[in-house]
Amino acid sequence: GYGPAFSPTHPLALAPVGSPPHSVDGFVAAFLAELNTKQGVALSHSSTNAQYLALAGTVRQYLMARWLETSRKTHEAKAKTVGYLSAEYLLGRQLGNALMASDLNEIAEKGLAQCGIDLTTLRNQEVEPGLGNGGLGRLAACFIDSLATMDVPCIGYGIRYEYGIFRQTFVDGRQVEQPDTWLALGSPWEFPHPDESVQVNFGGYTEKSVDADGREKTTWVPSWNVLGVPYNYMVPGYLNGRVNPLRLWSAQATKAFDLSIFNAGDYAEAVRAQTFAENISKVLYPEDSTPQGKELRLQQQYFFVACSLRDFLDHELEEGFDLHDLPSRIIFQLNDTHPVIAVPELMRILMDERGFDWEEAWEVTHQCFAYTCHTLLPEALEVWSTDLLGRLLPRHLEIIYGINDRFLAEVREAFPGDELRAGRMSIITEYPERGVRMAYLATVAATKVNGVAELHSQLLRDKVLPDFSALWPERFTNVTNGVTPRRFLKMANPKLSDVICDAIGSGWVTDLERLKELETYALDDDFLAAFREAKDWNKRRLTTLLRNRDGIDLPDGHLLDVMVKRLHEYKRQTLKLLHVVSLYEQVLSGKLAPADLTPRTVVFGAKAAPGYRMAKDIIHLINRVARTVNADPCLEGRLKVAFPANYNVTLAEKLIPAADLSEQISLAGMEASGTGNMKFALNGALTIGTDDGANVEIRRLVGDEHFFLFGMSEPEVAALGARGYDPGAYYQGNAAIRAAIDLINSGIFSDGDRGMFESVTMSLTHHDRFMALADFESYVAAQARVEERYADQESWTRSAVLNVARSGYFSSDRSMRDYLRRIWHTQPML
Ligand code: GLS
Repeated sequence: GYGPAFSPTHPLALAPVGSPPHSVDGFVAAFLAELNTKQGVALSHSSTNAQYLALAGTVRQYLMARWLETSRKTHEAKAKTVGYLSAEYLLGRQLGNALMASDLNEIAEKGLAQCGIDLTTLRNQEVEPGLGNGGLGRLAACFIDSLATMDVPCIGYGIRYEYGIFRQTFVDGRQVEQPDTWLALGSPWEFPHPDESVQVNFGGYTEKSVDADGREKTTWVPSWNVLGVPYNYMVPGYLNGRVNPLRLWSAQATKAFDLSIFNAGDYAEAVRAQTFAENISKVLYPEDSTPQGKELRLQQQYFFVACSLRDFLDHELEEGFDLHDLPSRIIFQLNDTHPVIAVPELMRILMDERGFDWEEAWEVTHQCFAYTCHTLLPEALEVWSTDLLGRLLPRHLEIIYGINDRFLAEVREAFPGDELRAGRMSIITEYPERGVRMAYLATVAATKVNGVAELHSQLLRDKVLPDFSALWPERFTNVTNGVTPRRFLKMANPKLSDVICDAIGSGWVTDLERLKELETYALDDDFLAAFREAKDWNKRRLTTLLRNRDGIDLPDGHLLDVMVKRLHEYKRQTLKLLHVVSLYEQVLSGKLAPADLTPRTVVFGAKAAPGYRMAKDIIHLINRVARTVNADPCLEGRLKVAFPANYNVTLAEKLIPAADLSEQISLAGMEASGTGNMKFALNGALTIGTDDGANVEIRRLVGDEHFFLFGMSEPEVAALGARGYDPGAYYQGNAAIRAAIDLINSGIFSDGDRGMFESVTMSLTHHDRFMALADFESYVAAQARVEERYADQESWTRSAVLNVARSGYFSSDRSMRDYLRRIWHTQPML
């Protein structure tokens, strides 16, 4: 079995050799030395940023010896490593996490106070590395945190984007994107290693030849290349002395490349070539769940995957290692299809560079990869045109064809005469143009394929990849997502953490199921009062933040109703908005007295992909509704809409702990899992949600009475779709829907301009792909149940406590245990 992940008595949990003393004096000495000798300033003349950089450097000193020691012991033990391949890591701020993991919070606070510095001010100086879009990238960050905390060897591999997810601003209520210059003031958490750079080739052609033994050999003759420079980040385990690496690659021009051009005398061309190379890691593509199929994106994918495989094979394995045994040392987890080009890359290395024949190479490759699918949306499944792939990676395309030929032979053998099936399953599609279905390639190659919540994994088997699950039923499995309790409870919600620790001790931080012990406290009046006080404190903290950050005033004593996530039609922010508009309409038309409204503040937070027109229109509409509603005196103190710009991890850490109600209202069958839903429940918000993604499991665990379920189930959605869904009938047939949509079309939110939000209202009444109108009535009824419950504060708080107590399952530590057992077949080192 896998014992407790945490060992405070581990020798490395104490100060390892080479660290400054774990004391206030030791800390202050190290901090001042950093400030003077690294930042080059005296304390008396230091800026907040210099102080922040020096503080980060100090914390790094404490982690450094642990990091080196972790690497030493992992190599020495020749332990099997998890290679997490992900194009996104949405890390959030590093300082607080590093302080927590090395138990330096108190020491740092006291030490800085001695220097006249406020720790919180320095923490707020950090710009978070936003190297991801949303849930998928944040999940990667949670997973690597859990692996380090569980003492599992892991290298996270990804891309060091110079610009992460854009900074969102609003101009007249419309989203405007600003570049995310997260590196501008210095990046104290990374260690560049230009000495370990790796060359990555692109383009060109392949050549066949016959070697001395008469075997056919293929050589790839590329036409251009770039250099991948690794930047290492520390991923510290919680109080256990382990520090795993996160290795992010940055693209640079290779010397050979620009030298030849320099020699030809074309300086301008040489500089252009350099810019061209550096473009590869320049910017994160801002589409979540809807990739655009751009060439640069495929370049990014191959770039980081080629660097990572090369790095592992050449730098992590000892010299002369027999690559037939590679599966005993690494399992590469493919975080969605973004890194799937790693499959033909490993085949190419084994065959073309190491002389493996096809069968040997395939056997090793198959054992070395596992694939996680994160979506059900057809438009999110990547397909690369063979034209593009063949131009950029000619050898890889050949190998993909080879994989497909052998795979289809296997299909025909299992299902003789079933040509239709073979056609359906082909990795190569012919429509709308010839292309490579990356999810199919991943499924054919991987030892295991998993979805990210029970419902999603079932739909993956039954609807997305049914032919594959018929052929290989044992290949498919589920691992329900999780979130790290360190960042999202202990760090983000210190008040509630203290309340919990006072009741049941601190073991829950690394063993979240221990929250179960809170169940008995749900009947304890003192505990309920302390719990409520923590929630109130979190609301005050949020109020201060939003006032300073956005100029938004949160009224006191409101039900805080929060919907934060990427803006996507399937997530149905419009359903939430229609509810708000409907309440307003009822007040305006006299159907509802303002005094009968439960005082409520609705908070939205959402970024739209810059090219996603409808999502941007919806953002505009939310802001316009907010403006009108907030300005109308008849709703004063009753209904408020807040939409702080630039929702990110940093804001989530303040918003989620303050929330009363968590909105998880996607159309059933659309949200693969969701992870925000888990963070809210863990922080004592009640969920109003559909039977979708991990909501299903949240509801089952917290209990029906403590969860506000509404809407169609996935089979009902499918049945309605099959019958033919007509949103117009709901518009005509439901007076509240009609009144709300008509109110939007009346121009009341748009200075009389009746056409301003036509795109949104027309889409709802004529198409409504995600059936918001069909679920509206049920949603409104569930909101009425919310208000009824909220009126009984004691009962509400009890439910909130039970949500916390029963959320232990949603720790990413548990997810990691599931991956270890079901997919990776490896173990913690402890
Ligand atoms: C996503 C899904 O949309 C989320 O439901 C899921 O929680 C997340 C992590 O598994 O992955 N897929 C995606 O492309 N972006 C996501 O956030």
